[in-house]
Amino acid sequence: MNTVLKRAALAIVASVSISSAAAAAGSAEDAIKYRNRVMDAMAAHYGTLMLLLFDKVEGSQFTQSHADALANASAELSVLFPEYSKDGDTEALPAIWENPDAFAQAVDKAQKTAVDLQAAIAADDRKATLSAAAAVGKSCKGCHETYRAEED
Ligand code: ASC
Repeated sequence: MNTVLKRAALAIVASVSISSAAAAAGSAEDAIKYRNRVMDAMAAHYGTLMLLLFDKVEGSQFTQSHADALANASAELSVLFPEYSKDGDTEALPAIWENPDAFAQAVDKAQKTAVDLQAAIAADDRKATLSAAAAVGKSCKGCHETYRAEED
């Protein structure tokens, strides 16, 4: 096969595997599981950062890594709430899908606070780091109060 044909064949194979992956999306159960996993990951990175930033444990060389992971995970917030995931075993409240603009704003704000924290740590700016960390916590809490059912 010449190179052009080979490239075309590869492109077809790639597009078929991408579309079958897309076709696999759609179960509310999986979407809820994905959401919960990413949320748990963010809580773990944030909780770890608190321990590190307040010198409760050794390992301050890992703060950037957790802040990066938190910022990266926060970018996923925009795909964690597909409409089809509103019904099922979830604490996500209908307000998310009833007020999509307000929810999108809250997501943007959450992402921004996480990126601010990442940048403050990168700049080795203690004051900015602590205030950004507080802003992240406030953003988590604010969203949960409005958009998540209270845990039992
Ligand atoms: C967490 C977590 C939250 C936030 C919030 C911060 O680790 O699970 O919801 O931090 O408690 O105020």
